[in-house]
Amino acid sequence: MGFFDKIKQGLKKTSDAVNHSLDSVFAAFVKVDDDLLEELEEALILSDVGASTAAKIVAEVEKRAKLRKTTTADELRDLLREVLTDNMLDNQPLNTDGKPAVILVIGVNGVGKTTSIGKLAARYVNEGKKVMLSAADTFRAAAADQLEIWAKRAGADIVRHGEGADPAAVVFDSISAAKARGSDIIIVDTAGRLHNKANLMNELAKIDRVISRELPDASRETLLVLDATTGQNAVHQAEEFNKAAELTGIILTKLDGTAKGGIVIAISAGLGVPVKLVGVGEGIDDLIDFDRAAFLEAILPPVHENAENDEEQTEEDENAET
Ligand SMILES: Nc1nc2c(ncn2[C@@H]2O[C@H](COP(=O)(O)OP(=O)(O)O)[C@@H](O)[C@H]2O)c(=O)[nH]1
Ligand SMILES: [Mg+2]
Repeated sequence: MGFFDKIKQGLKKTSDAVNHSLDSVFAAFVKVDDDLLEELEEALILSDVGASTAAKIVAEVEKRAKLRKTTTADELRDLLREVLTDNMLDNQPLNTDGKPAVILVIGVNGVGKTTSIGKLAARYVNEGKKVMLSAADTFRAAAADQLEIWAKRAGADIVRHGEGADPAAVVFDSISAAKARGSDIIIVDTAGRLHNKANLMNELAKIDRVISRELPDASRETLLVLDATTGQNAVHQAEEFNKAAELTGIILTKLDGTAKGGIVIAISAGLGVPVKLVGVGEGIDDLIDFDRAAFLEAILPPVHENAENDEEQTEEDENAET
């Protein structure tokens, strides 16, 4: 399956839902007035864009619509896409320059950290890179077992300690092993505990100190994994983790299983942390780079595309008649 088909398929539930609610707003279009703007805001909130972000987007749409004297639904649709584009962060690929680069993966239990790490490892190995996985989720032995299975599948190395070991010590050993073996990338899996913020901050700070001391010049990524199916709860987690760690990006998982993909906008426009990767399934190649334009095209198809489809449709109908 091609890259764009994969994004499209992964976003299908979201784009169906968002298209449906926005289409009814545009279908009822007479002019840009308070009623219409209110409906638009409701449709955005229904799509899990979040109340404050939806209000901000609609205020900007109103401003630009007035300036440009927008008179048609098609113009308004383009304008909305433009405002969303301007408010969302641009695509930012992971920075893995230098050797070894370090990717720290954090987030609460069950969001898809270990799975995403496995997929990411497989991707880098396929690119010819040497990958070291660091099993710093020492909370349960099963966590390291799961990461080890992914390491084998992906063709990556792994460093693990016993259950209850100090996560920072695992990271230290992973860095030593990566140096010895000439690894290009170290990906660190962590335990998902948010209930105690002080604990979390201490643990992350300790891991951070080890990495900074052992690899002062390394490229670093701190990626928060969020489960898209949890909607606004994921936004809340993003806010909390953003206070506890210097996030460089988000991995948004399980987009394939939800219509709540509007949280991409809530995060990117509201929180200002870029969504860098999206999970669209449980398979090894189901983690793809986030693409803002492709995302917006899926949830707000450009009007000319619809028109082309209509034309094709009419031609086909005509052919069928003759
Ligand atoms: N459908 C779907 N399932 C996913 C995706 N990412 C992870 N999962 C599933 O989510 C569950 C929890 O994943 P896991 O990596 O163990 O989460 P962790 O506790 O954060 O490490 C597993 O059953 C995964 O297969 C995704 O993008 N799509
Ligand atoms: Mg895990």
